[in-house]
Amino acid sequence: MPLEGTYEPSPSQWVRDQVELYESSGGTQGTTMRGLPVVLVTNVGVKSGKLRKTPLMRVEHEGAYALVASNGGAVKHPVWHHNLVAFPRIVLRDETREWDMKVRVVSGEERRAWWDRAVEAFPDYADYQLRTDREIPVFVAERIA
Ligand code: F42
Repeated sequence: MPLEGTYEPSPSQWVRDQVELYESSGGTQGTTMRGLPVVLVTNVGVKSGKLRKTPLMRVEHEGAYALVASNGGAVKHPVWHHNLVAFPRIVLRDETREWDMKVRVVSGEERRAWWDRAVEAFPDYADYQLRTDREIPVFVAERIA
């Protein structure tokens, strides 16, 4: 894997627990939230250089994935958003499979198409958007050839 650094677990206990179960089971347990599938995104901390592991809802289309920076509808973007803007490389784990991927923020028509897929995969995203004035950023992750 091309990402280097020491793994720093999330300060949130529930997130830490999900990452640990997902990984220790080889992607066979801890792979859902509210009954819907979740992927794990390893990203590099923009200041610390440490590896962060962030569970996100699974929004897949033709081998690419949307990463929706909803942060539960909070007023601020999640920290991983800033990490990805600064260093747009991740490792994405989808249950038992894992890929090195590059990410980019999408806008306009492309964002709208991915947003529709995201809400279809996880309807709560629509409520999160209503709770906040910020437009929830959407990244697309694509495999590095
Ligand atoms: N969050 C989403 O935004 N979208 C989802 O679809 C989503 C789904 C989901 C499913 C399951 C699950 O368990 C969690 C899920 N979450 C989802 C929550 C998600 O995993 C994150 O916890 C959430 O988005 C908040 O992300 P965050 O990056 O803001 O995490 C905080 C709690 C965090 O880890 N903060 C660290 C800390 O120590 O406070 C900082 C981490 C960091 O990257 N630090 C940088 C560094 O260099 O290391 C420095 C940052 C700076 O600029 O100061």
